[in-house]
Amino acid sequence: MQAQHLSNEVKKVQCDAIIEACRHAWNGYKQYASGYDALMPISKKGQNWYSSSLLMTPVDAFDSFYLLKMKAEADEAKKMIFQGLSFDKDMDVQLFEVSIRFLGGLLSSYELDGDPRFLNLARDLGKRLLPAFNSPTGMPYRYVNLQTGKTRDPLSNPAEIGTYLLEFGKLTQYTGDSIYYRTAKKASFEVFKRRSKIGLVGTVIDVNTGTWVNTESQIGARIDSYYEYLYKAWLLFGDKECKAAWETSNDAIIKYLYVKTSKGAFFTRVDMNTGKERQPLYGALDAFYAGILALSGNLALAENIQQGNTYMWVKFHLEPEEFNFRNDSLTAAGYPLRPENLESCFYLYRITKDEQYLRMGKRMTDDILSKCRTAAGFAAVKDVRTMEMEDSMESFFFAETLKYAYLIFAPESNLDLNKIVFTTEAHPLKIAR
Ligand code: DMJ
Repeated sequence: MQAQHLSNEVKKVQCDAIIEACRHAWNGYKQYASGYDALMPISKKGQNWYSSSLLMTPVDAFDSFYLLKMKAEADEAKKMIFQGLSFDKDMDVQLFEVSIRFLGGLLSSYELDGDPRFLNLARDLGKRLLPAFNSPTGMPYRYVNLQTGKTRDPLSNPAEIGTYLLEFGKLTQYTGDSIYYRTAKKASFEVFKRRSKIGLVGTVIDVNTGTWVNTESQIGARIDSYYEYLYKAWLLFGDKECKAAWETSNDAIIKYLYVKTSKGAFFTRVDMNTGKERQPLYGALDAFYAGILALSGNLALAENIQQGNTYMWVKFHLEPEEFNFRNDSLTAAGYPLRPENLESCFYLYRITKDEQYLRMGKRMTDDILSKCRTAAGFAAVKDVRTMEMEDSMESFFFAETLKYAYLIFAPESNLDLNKIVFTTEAHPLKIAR
């Protein structure tokens, strides 16, 4: 009783601290970067990804404001979006990033808020993104021009090819046009069918020829959300083929990549054809896999990985982008305010109710809020050894990092995991089977 009472107290304080941090970051954006894609939190300037702004921060942040019950901020973001966002621009955009941040953000905003203008923007964007998939294999090019549909960059990777099932599936649901889900599914399965004899995929593939250019297999950067969407397409739409593809893929991952150590478990990097280890590297992005394992019922493995995730965080006092888990040497020392470790912690706490995950969540959140804060917002860290900061605050800090941090401590009634599925950018989409 006493422990329960204590933890409710901690949860409330934690939620308030996260809301305060979110408000601080948004105020910085409004004051110094209003109208831009993102805030540069050290130089106090705005920054655009392309030749003109697509209002990435307000779009990515809206549903977090909504879930954190920050009504004034949600209204401000909404106003900015409807006054200033247009996709009718002669600009090459990165299909993957625009789909997960904008399409996902607009669709979840529509489902939460109900304003049809969110859906209209999502439909317009969806149409403009479709030409990206016009390759000989059906796997998309990395860049597409929003006005002309011109494509470029055929050397792609599983994540940038196979992370469209959820957002495009929702477009199919709302437009009644099957082209979106069909196109996304074909792209994912073009990767899946090119898996090696032992069931693994590589890191780089040519979408014109369908040949692998880099055969290193891992579950982090450039592959991660391809696997995530196979499982989540089953959760969101009940797609059994996606579930079967996930199971085949996950079996191979556990067989060849999963490594249990005394520090916890990690995923290594192997050759996709032989399963032989190439580099024992693990990092911030890989940390998401504990969450998807927990969601898919592989709880024991998920808990072992989360132990590894916690080791990585505590060892470096803030997790690095990449380290050698056999000798603890750092190979990429930055921390760009990533959410994946908190994301896994959220799923594990929701599923097990084990208070150790509350403690982990608290440790990580407290570190981020205290070490990354600047006068204008929160900044990425260039090197976790020196804590030198970098002039960047990615929109996923709003969309994911603060959202998962909050949801670990918020009452469960705020969000029912039986009713929604989070996209890879943490935009909740309603299950409608
Ligand atoms: C986000 O944009 C998404 O989570 C993506 O799948 C991976 N990288 C960032 C967050 O780290």
